[in-house]
Amino acid sequence: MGQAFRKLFDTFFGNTEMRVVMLGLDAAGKTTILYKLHIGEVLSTVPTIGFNVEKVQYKNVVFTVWDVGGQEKLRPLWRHYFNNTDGLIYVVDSLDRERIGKARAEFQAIINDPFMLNSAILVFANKQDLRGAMTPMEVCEGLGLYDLKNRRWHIQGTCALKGDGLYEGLDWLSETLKELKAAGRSGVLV
Ligand SMILES: Nc1nc2c(ncn2[C@@H]2O[C@H](COP(=O)(O)OP(=O)(O)OP(=O)(O)O)[C@@H](O)[C@H]2O)c(=O)[nH]1
Ligand SMILES: [Mg+2]
Repeated sequence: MGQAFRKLFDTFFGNTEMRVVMLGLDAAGKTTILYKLHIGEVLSTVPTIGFNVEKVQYKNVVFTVWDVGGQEKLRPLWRHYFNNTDGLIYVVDSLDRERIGKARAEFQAIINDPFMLNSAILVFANKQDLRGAMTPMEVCEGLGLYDLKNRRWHIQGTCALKGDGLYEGLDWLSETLKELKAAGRSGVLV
């Protein structure tokens, strides 16, 4: 099969592969989310030093998800994961009002990196089970999502412990990435 035809065939009938990088401040819930998606269970986690990577199959999309440690001293390493990324999942601890400004600064730095300008952006407003958590709308405002021009983005309230919202988020991501790939376009809206 010619390469172009194969791409077309895969897009419409077969498995589509997507490379996704999952970032966010320490303790946002990234590793919990990765393993809830990968094995369907909540594992007890320790802060990630380095990264975890797993393949997550959902419908006919195989997501290769890179979960990178979010501690401050590790954040300068994030950019090494940006190349060839189809999608960003940015995870926010919705109870952590104190650090929403920090979460915003890191988020804005990621999405404005030249390697990330083409990636679709899915934000998980995580820990919605906790009383006093910011609503997805508050997280949206906190990160400055409303001000984003010409980008594909979506926000989803989640509870990683129960798995609530995770697949709804992946639904949006897979539909968006498939659409963009089929059209040969990037995550930038024109
Ligand atoms: N209540 C509640 N706790 C959660 C949720 N998601 C994760 N947690 C808890 O938050 C803590 C941190 O979760 P991790 O998944 O290790 O966080 P992380 O983003 O991978 O952190 P780093 O590896 O340091 O970047 C753990 O105690 C989790 O059990 C959630 O939806 N609700
Ligand atoms: Mg982790």
